Amino acid sequence: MAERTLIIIKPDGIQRHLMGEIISRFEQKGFKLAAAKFMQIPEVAARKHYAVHEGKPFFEGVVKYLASSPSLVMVWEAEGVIEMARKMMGATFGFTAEPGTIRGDFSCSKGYNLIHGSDSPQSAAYEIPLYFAEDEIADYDFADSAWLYGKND
Ligand code: IDP
Ligand code: MG
Repeated sequence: MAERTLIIIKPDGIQRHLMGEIISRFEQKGFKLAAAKFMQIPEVAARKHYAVHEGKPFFEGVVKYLASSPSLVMVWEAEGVIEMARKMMGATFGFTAEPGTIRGDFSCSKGYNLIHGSDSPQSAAYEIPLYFAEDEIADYDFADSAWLYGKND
């Protein structure tokens, strides 16, 4: 099994009609969707999700933001997906994120930022089970995987 990451299209991404655009970028890159749930994340779950930030001045605000309206919670899979997805997302706020990145192209907020992505294998291992049981995560191969992930050896 290749590396997995937890990606969430946050409430502003849904409200701003950007779900398809964001999914397309990951799909066209060659990442494999392994699980997806459209849900309003309960506040208790949002607290667990952002537990690493507990005590920081923005903690209560980001918990309320994540729980404020439905989100699309997904697991994407590929070798190196965590680092690649973080690069595609861009810096934390659209205000500073580079053009060409999801946050850089679609956000100029310093509070909302459209998307969450695990920042390390340890974070992914903590975050994925908050939303998905192992039997809810699909294990399958793409028919064109040799073309998608080809190496010259
Ligand atoms: P990341 O999403 O790029 O990994 P983190 O530093 O892990 O950024 O912060 C988690 C989330 O908390 C951010 O995505 C953002 O929604 C929110 N956040 C982080 N820093 C601030 C801040 O200074 N003000 C308001 N919200 C913040
Ligand atoms: Mg983070």
